[in-house]
Amino acid sequence: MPQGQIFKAISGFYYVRTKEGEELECRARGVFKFEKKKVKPLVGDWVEVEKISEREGVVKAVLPRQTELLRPPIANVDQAIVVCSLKEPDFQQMPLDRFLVQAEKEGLDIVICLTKHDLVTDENEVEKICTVYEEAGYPVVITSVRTGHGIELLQAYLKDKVSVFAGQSGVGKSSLLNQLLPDLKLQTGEVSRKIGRGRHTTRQVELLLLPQGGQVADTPGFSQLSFQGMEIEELGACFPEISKKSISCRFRGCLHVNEPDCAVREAVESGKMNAERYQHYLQFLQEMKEQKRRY
Ligand SMILES: Nc1nc2c(ncn2[C@@H]2O[C@H](COP(=O)(O)OP(=O)(O)O)[C@@H](O)[C@H]2O)c(=O)[nH]1
Ligand SMILES: [Mg+2]
Ligand SMILES: [Zn+2]
Repeated sequence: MPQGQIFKAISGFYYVRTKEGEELECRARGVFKFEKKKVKPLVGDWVEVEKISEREGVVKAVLPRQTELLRPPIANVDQAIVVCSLKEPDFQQMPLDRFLVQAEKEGLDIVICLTKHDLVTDENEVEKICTVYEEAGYPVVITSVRTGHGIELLQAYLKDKVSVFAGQSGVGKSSLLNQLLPDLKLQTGEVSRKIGRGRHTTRQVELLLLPQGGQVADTPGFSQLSFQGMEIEELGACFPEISKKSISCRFRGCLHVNEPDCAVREAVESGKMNAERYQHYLQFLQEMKEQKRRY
């Protein structure tokens, strides 16, 4: 039976790209289950299809998922491109760190993309930002859709992976997608208007094929920026540099706040870890504690 991946789902139809490169319009039959839970096929799911005509098929089985995003609902996303502008709006570390935690929590590979390089007047500023995040363990790509700077490098990171773009509104996500997929023509620079509520108007996500291989979701991912559903003990693992250092903390389960012999605090005090990143860790920890108290 041919295997393929769902790249689009519209009112009961699943559009599947088979390994042979065919696109089939499919209905789903039967109940699909993972670990005894019923599941509905999602965009991104690998499925087994039975061909019933040249262009039609039936989804017979959904293969186990590697990852599962809720917003937008996509299975098997490999990578988040976390986008932040260098100018207009000015670079802000706090929202970037929030998006990074979110992507880490989902278990995605991460690439940081710093946009609007053409508006930068002080290269030293850019250098400093890059150093902070490269030292934390992230690949950083600097782009401009005006000059084309960094686009090839970004394409190299996207190759052969399923990626979602994430980041605040106005940082240039749609502009980047338009650059990567010239046929796409997403609106840019518009304050996105809330579309009606009913299920008929639900924006459908689609996985688009990149010319050089790989796929991207045509809508940004995880704009939900609370830490709901996350345990306080998990936060450290969402900061790669904290995760690495914490092995040397005296206590297992050290939260790196005021425990004795904390390797993370020592790293911050001796300048080996970025102090702002650590401050953001503490702030997120606080927010999570307050959230817990409220529920
Ligand atoms: N100068 C400059 N402006 C950009 C760049 N990328 C996006 N913009 C502008 O930034 C604004 C927001 O871009 P958009 O792609 O809609 O951001 P999104 O909300 O993240 O999708 C638009 O006016 C774009 O023209 C860039 O590389 N350089
Ligand atoms: Mg946009
Ligand atoms: Zn510690």
